[in-house]
Amino acid sequence: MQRFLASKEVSHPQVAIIGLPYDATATFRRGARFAPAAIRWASWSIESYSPVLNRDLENLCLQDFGDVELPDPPEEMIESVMQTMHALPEGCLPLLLGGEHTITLGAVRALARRYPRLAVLNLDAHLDMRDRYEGKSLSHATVMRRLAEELPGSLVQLGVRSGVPEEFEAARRLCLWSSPYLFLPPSIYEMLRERPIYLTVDIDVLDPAYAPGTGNPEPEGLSAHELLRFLRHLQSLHVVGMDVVEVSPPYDPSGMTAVLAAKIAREAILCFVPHLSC
Ligand SMILES: [Mn+2]
Repeated sequence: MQRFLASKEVSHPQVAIIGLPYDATATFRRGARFAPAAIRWASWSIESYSPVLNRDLENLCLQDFGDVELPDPPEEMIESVMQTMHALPEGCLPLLLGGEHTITLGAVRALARRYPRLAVLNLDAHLDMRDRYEGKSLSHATVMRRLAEELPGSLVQLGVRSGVPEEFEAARRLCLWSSPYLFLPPSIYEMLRERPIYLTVDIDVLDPAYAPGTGNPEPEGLSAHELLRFLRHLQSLHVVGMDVVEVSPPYDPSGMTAVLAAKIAREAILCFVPHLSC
């Protein structure tokens, strides 16, 4: 049986899997650089078939492009991620395996050139909307602030339950929508349906009971079922890129967080690949 993150060469990949083993700006507990390997390994423990969606990865052309070697300075890392994105074959859906959340900025900058009306749907426990953190303007604690400034009115954040007052103020000013719940008002959902979407899943949006292996665990999170059910409800969105970030294998002794990340990746691929032709 083909495992969905197993490397193979295909002529016209529908999905490009790319590992971004980067955690140089992590503020609390590093380890996300080990996540791409852990998620690939964990993918062998789940089936390629989704009974809920009644779709199978075996019917898709996936290509794993391996890991990108990334420099430590975040500006250079982001440039490198952008170059990687630009080099992908036309028409395939990139699925990035972080790495810390800062990698998302490189992917979004690259895709925003191709899709000027790109909107970003971020599922995350943290706002990551500080202007600066420990004197730095670019880190996984500021990444969504930079993104929201570059794409005003284009960022939707769901599941957020942690941040300082400055961040909540910035979110009200710069985000299209920001909520602690997995809820999109109908008007926001209709707006998203009209735009190309980049979906980013920070594993810490889940409750630490389900995803303990992450750098900054935050209680009162979602269950695995709530998150997967929500993703399946978004099938009509035109997703043009996605990532799963902030899995930290050194804090994942059971390996369960990596397995859950692999399942999220599988379900997201099976949900969104048919919509690439939109
Ligand atoms: Mn987070």
